[in-house]
Amino acid sequence: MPKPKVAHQPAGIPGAGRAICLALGVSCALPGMAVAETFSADVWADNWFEMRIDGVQVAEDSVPITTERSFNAESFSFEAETPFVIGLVAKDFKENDTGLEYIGSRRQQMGDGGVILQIRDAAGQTIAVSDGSWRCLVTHSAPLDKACERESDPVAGEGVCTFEITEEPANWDRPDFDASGWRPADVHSERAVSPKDGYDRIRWSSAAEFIWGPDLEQDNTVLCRLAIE
Ligand SMILES: [Ca+2]
Ligand SMILES: [Ca+2]
Repeated sequence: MPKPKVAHQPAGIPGAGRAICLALGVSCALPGMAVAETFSADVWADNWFEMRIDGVQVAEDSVPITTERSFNAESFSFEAETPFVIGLVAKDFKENDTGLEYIGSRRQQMGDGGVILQIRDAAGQTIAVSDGSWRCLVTHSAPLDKACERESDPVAGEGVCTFEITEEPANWDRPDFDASGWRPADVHSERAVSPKDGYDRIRWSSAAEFIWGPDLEQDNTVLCRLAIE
């Protein structure tokens, strides 16, 4: 498929110029006028993610978080006009607010998270990767005491199985949100995250790192954002 050409809009007749450009199937651009570009993204998340651009969802993990071992890489493209803000919601599976999974079985555990992503422009240039330059907010932490993992009858909010839920700040995924109070994304090693199915299918940029909250096990929902200039 030929790449779209960028034409300049005839001065003085912007409306007509735009119509001509549309009729020709090319994008029109005036200096300083934003033009939507196509970007492609790869994301691998343990267990689930959603990506938004300036607050509008552009992708959601196709495998429901309730699927056992929902490990998969997603590759997709989206249109955006720079500058824009990437909002990423990442969730580790938990059966309830204890933060545990396989409750009552011998495999009862906290489970762990981790997400890695890369975004390229239409020319194939990497314009963003997950790394410590993102800002993140943990909105679900559980259990607050890891001893909960060994409880024979763990109940959310009781004993060592307490949890902490933080409400999503309004418009956190919009450009004008001030995330300076958020912590830098915590970078975790590939060894610590131990990525599974689908991860090896992607050729990752060497700059892409696994990010999450500070604790891969206790942090269950993480909001992360990055501004693209
Ligand atoms: Ca997990
Ligand atoms: Ca967890």
